[in-house]
Amino acid sequence: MSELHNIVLKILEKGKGILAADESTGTMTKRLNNVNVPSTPENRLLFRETLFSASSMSECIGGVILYDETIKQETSKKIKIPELISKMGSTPGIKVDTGAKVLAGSPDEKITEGLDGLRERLKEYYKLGAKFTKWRGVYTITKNFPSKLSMRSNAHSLARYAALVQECKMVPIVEPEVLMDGEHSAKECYEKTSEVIKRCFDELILHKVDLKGIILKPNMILAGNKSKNTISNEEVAKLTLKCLKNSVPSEVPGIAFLSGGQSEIEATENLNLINKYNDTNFIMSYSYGRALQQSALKFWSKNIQDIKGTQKVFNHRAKMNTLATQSKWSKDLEV
Ligand code: 5MM
Repeated sequence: MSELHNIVLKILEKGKGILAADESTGTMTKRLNNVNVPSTPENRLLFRETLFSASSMSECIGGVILYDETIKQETSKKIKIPELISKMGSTPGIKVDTGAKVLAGSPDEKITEGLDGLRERLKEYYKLGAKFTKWRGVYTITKNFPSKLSMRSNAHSLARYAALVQECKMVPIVEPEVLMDGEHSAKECYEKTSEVIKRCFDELILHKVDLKGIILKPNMILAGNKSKNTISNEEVAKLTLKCLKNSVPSEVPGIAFLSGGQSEIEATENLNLINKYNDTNFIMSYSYGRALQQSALKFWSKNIQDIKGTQKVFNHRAKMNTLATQSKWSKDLEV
């Protein structure tokens, strides 16, 4: 078995998932401003250190995606952040894209940048302890979007990124996120997400990426957040499974969903149902940002020194999602 495949299996073993704590400083500042905490490097570190030293890091969180600032920080006890994550029994990872920018040729869409100098940055992150990486392409749904241009250019970048990451002996998380924003129906989300994912795999194969050594991080199939036609959680799970069965090659070992603006409970419930109906060989897990951190952040903001209390809130969310990967979650566990 290849080293990369082993890393994937270790991250997603025994119902574990991934904590996406890779908010760029801009995004983290918005999150902290929302709860009236000043966004200083110290506060960003304190919140993240609080999560990374919680007990669920050993039981539920197989990997943590860090941002450039965090991977280079040290805890209050002078432990390097990647070292803390490894000591807790989890795996440190790093976001390596430099953000989604206006796509020339289709200015209402985005292209993710960061390929220039990536090989050198990867070597640096590897030395800092990263075992896996993340790159996110974003797509919007309208009548004409995502355009062919957006699908092809983002797939090309995701594949070039993934090939470089594997060359550097790390596992690439490939994240094509079809956004929930808009009036589109779940059927449109299904059709467009299927096309986006297929296009990504065409390019990954062309770039000779070892599919056994990647993790796919897709969106679930949902109706747009401004759509008049909502669908049930059962339908979300069934459509999501159908989409992935038809568009993801069977060699891919693991799929870890993003939460994409769903509430914490919704993201857990949908994951639980996906696993209930999962008739594929893919491990179906989570790589949540907001859906793992929201309540913990809210709690912490009331007293940023209450480490234990904040960890309790975070541990609960992590536990619920790990139960969902085994389809053992139920609503009554939430009280
Ligand atoms: C954690 O947020 C990541 C994006 O940060 P920036 O926009 O600041 O770069 C994001 O890529 C995240 O990893 C995924 O979208 C999953 O997060 P959610 O909140 O959708 O589960």
